[in-house]
Amino acid sequence: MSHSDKPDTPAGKISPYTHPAAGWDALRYVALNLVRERVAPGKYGTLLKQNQHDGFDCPGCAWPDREHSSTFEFCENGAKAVAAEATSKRVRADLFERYTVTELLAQSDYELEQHGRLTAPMRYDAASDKYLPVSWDDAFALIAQELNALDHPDQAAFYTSGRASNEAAFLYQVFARAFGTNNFPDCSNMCHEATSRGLPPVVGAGKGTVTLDDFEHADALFLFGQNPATNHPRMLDELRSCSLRGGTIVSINPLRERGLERFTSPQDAVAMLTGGSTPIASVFVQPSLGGDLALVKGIAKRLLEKDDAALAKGEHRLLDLDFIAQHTAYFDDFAADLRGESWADLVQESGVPQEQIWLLADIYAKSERVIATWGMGITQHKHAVATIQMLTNLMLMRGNIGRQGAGLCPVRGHSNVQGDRTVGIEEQPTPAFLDRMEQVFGFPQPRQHGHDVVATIAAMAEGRVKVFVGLGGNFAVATPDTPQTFAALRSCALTVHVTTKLNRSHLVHGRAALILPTLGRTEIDLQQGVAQGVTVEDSMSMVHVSYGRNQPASDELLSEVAIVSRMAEATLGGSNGNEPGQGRHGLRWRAWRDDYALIRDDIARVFDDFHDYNARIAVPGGFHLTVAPRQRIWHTPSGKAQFSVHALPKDTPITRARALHGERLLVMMTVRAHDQYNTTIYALDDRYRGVFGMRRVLFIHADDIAMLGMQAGDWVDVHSVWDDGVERRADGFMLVAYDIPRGSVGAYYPETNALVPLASVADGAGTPTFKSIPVLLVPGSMPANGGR
Ligand SMILES: Nc1nc2c(c(=O)[nH]1)N[C@H]1C(S)=C(S)[C@@H](COP(=O)(O)OP(=O)(O)OC[C@H]3O[C@@H](n4cnc5c(=O)[nH]c(N)nc54)[C@H](O)[C@@H]3O)O[C@H]1N2
Ligand SMILES: Nc1nc2c(c(=O)[nH]1)N[C@H]1C(S)=C(S)[C@@H](COP(=O)(O)OP(=O)(O)OC[C@H]3O[C@@H](n4cnc5c(=O)[nH]c(N)nc54)[C@H](O)[C@@H]3O)O[C@H]1N2
Ligand SMILES: [Mo]
Repeated sequence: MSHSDKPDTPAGKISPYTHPAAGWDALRYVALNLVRERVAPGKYGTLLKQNQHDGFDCPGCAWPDREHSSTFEFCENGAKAVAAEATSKRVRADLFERYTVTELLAQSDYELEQHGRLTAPMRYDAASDKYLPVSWDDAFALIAQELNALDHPDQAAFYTSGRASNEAAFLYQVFARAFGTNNFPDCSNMCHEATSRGLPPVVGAGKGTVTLDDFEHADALFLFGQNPATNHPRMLDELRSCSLRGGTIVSINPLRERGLERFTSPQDAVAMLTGGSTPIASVFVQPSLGGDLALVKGIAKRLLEKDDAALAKGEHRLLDLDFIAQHTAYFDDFAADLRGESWADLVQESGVPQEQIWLLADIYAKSERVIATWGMGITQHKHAVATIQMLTNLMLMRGNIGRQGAGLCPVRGHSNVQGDRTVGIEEQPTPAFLDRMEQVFGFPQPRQHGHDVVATIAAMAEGRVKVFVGLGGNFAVATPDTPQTFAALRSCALTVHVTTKLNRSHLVHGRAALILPTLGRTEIDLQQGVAQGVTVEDSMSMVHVSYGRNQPASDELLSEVAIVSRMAEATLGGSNGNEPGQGRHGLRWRAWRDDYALIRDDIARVFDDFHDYNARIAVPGGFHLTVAPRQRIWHTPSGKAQFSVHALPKDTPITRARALHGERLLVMMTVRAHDQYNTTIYALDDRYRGVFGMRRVLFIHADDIAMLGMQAGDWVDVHSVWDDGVERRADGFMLVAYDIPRGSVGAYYPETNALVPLASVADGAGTPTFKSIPVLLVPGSMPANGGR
């Protein structure tokens, strides 16, 4: 019997999804969403301006558009992101009058999001525990005062979330470097950092090597650890074309993601009307969590064995010997290591039967052109860098980099996360970049490397970082080790958030705190009476311009560029009526703010690849930034693409935890549900996985449920296993029997972030291991809200 104050039944239900991905269900969900967000019907047209040349870049994800200039591509994800910004709901001063910060903290992330757009700058008042209105001038003065009171510039950290435009991000890094620090934690540290760190040593650039056109020519697509139907729905159109052309699509994922099975394109009127759908992936391989390194190594080993056999029989070789000879280094070391690897270990560590590994090798060998894509299922592991380099090895073996229809395709998340890094949001800047900044702006650059996300949290906890500024995002909730992170933020002297919506990071604040509301990308950005465009770079290195269409949510909003430049003026001097160009280092903050084209001119002065920036974004579709390995130019130590050797990890936190707890030790991944955007919870469904109306679920193999002596529908508490004596737990998850490998379990982010130890990061990248947390499940009970 449950307590009288608790419901007897869960808030939602589990019911397998049987329709194709997208299709009418996507339209229905979008309609529901427009109603829930109370978007004024007059703004529905905004959805049509998404990704058009004179419209705005979709804030939904970083997947590129087929014809950025002309087509309207309907996408459920984009429509939801736009609706969230175009909502007619508003947070006004009365919300903050009514509730203390402590009371607001009791609301869920979903409830906080539902308050709508922020409308005016607010300052935390400790006496009343409330946010009170503050003028913009006073807000900037407070930031300047706290920053200038620090003993050293490295006591400040400047976080960036990946929606910031190139213009805002570029000014932000100029400001922080002029102030004197390289402390640039950013969402990328938690996302594709393993890609950005893993690729440069082996191919010479930390970006993907393909464009959308390559998808038209690929014979096989290997999709590693991503869930496109939810997170990059427009990618399904490329997958569909490949499938219709007879290409092979392989999904490598512990979950057989329903959204990769069949797809009805909302772009295809006939299919929509006739109920037609296209099969997408034809091969599903389900490794254990983190098993990809062994799996890819196994495919490479099998390919080598098949090539040996072909050589012996005098048949056509399977390795691209010319490419290997001309363009790569260290193949022999790599091949020797593969030959020495044992099949038993590869099968054991990957969790994939040998026949399936061989099947993948067959598909790979018979496909002339292969693209490998990957997402968070690869990057958020301890061995993410090694896995990405192993995948590169596999691609190099058959010359699948730098030719049409083939290449590496990391699939980025936030719509401008790649651009932010390109324009200097980088805590480990190269000396060459800093030299150039120094040349262009004439002031000495800080040379000491800065803190990434995890290091920032540790530094705040130890009192080494005292001022935190967030350009977007939800740092408190997106990061690992939630209670520790909360404590770290609370120990700050000042926390500042430039933001569109209220979120928990504003409520977990420093001694002083500011909420600075900003324009979203869908909104008209007028400076000196002229509408300003901003630019973004998508996941395939296309740079294009974006113009907002909607009236701003409030007259008091400032653009991100305006906020950054005024923060800089206040801190470095030169504000309050002084001429532009005054203040420390003579930077032209006011001129930049008045005309974003001048910012782009300066971006072009720092980065050669942006030459003629303003002219090139005037062309519909924008321009492509060169990615050297695409041209088979390799900026590596050897001047060639480099094969790398990676042993299978035998001694890890997980193997150690398993030695201690046996089969009860499970490995947990934390993933996105369909109706969330990172920490923003739009609604409570995850329809392709068959979860409706609730989020506190735990996907687990039926045999593991039995092994635990429990039943599907039982409630559990989750404890993580780590060796520092700190208790980490997340309580109240309902067991859902699921098609997932034994020993692996899944639950949603961010409910589970408290389980991720701060010290558990990817080797060589520092990414929190959000997809491999060693956990134990113990009997628990349904939370009071029924598991919403
Ligand atoms: N609607 C929506 N769109 C989004 C986002 C969102 O939250 N909502 N977020 C945006 C952002 S910032 C990002 S980074 C992207 C994220 O997009 P994805 O990379 O798709 O991110 P996740 O939802 O975390 O899902 C990761 C996938 O990897 C699988 N996986 C987990 N562990 C492993 C493993 O060890 N091996 C393999 N092979 N697979 C594994 C999971 O089952 C899951 O299918 O999406 C972007 N787009
Ligand atoms: N357990 C677990 N944790 C994870 C992940 C995971 O897979 N598992 N994924 C990680 C990944 S890939 C990422 S990218 C991070 C995401 O980390 P963040 O980027 O920090 O988080 P978001 O939830 O995307 O940020 C949402 C907030 O951004 C603000 N915002 C929205 N639009 C704008 C805008 O136009 N301008 C400004 N200034 N603010 C805006 C709103 O206030 C909104 O509440 O989370 C990481 N955390
Ligand atoms: Mo991300």
